[in-house]
Amino acid sequence: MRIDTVELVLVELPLVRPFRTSHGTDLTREAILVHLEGPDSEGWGECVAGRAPLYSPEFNAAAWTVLSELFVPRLLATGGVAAEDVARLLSPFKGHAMAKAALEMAVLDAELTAAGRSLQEYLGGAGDRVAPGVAVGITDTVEELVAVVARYRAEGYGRVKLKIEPGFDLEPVMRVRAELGDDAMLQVDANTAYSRADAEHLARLDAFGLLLVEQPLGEEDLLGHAELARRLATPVCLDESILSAGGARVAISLGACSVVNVKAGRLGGYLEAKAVHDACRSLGVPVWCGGMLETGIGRAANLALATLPGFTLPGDISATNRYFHEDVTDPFVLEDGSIAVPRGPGLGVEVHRRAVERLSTRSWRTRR
Ligand code: NPG
Repeated sequence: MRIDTVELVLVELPLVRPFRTSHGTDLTREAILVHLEGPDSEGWGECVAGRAPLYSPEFNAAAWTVLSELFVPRLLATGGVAAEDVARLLSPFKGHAMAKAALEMAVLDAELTAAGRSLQEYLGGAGDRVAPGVAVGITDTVEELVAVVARYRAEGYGRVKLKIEPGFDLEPVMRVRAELGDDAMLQVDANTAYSRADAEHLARLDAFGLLLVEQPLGEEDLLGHAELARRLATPVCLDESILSAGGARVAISLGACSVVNVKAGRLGGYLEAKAVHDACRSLGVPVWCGGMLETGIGRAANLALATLPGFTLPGDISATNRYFHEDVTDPFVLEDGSIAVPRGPGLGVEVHRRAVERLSTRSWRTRR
């Protein structure tokens, strides 16, 4: 694929309601969109970094700098590039997985569009619908949480994930479990908020029949997770700790997790995400597709990824209206508890230029 122009656009999408995790509260979602054009095709990518380095060390101002000053010039210096070469081309640069993933996604979209192939087909997925779960942020009161969960259940979400943190865990989980009944799929996500000293407290979550507890300890603490996993009946899932397929193998072999959250941005792209899926599948470890409040661009790609056979647990791929009033693509809609997978060429979504411009707060364009 030859690339002639590259454009970065920072968009800011107001959230339908504030999203609170153990890292803080977001009122808007800010994302860098990458747009490539070549003689035969064009492609879009999305960087899932946030405004501040709270989830991981990456953040948008840094991603913007590394993309515009280093990654894009390196890409343009090649005569042409295939999506499968992007990671290698950028490998001299350490880290910045989310920025790399955005560029690789745009190249993939352009390349597959030119070839008339869908991302789903390319990745090896199958099926035209995905039954997702919904991630529910921390609320001021447990009553409010129970009401929010009830509303999402009524909309048709078959699995609920609750954000927890010290001081907001056992009681909310108990109340939501009582509201949902014993058979409902329920899981929790701590985003690294606990320490090894909390093992006994976390073991009390076993009473609630959870699908899994996600990333209770710090991202580097694989041994702590292994210790915790031995102590808990609830399966331990890792998110922030897993940065590559090799890392997933190490974590699994240490017993640090028995489930893996796959997020392409955290892993440096959809190709590494597929490699993590393949590694976990070969080890008999279930995976599910994480979410990072993506616009329709990233959401389309996540839906395709979530149709791979190892994704046996529902992912965080909610309908657009769960997060945004206005998106940069047509909205994704939940119908009868599932969302349609885009199956057109590339990502299979049309990006609305006018919406991108309306939501844009910064842009940059360069030519070969
Ligand atoms: O449905 O897209 C979604 C959000 C799911 O809770 C969710 N994501 O820690 O997994 C997470 C969290 C997140 C959101 C992390 C945004 C980083 C950025």
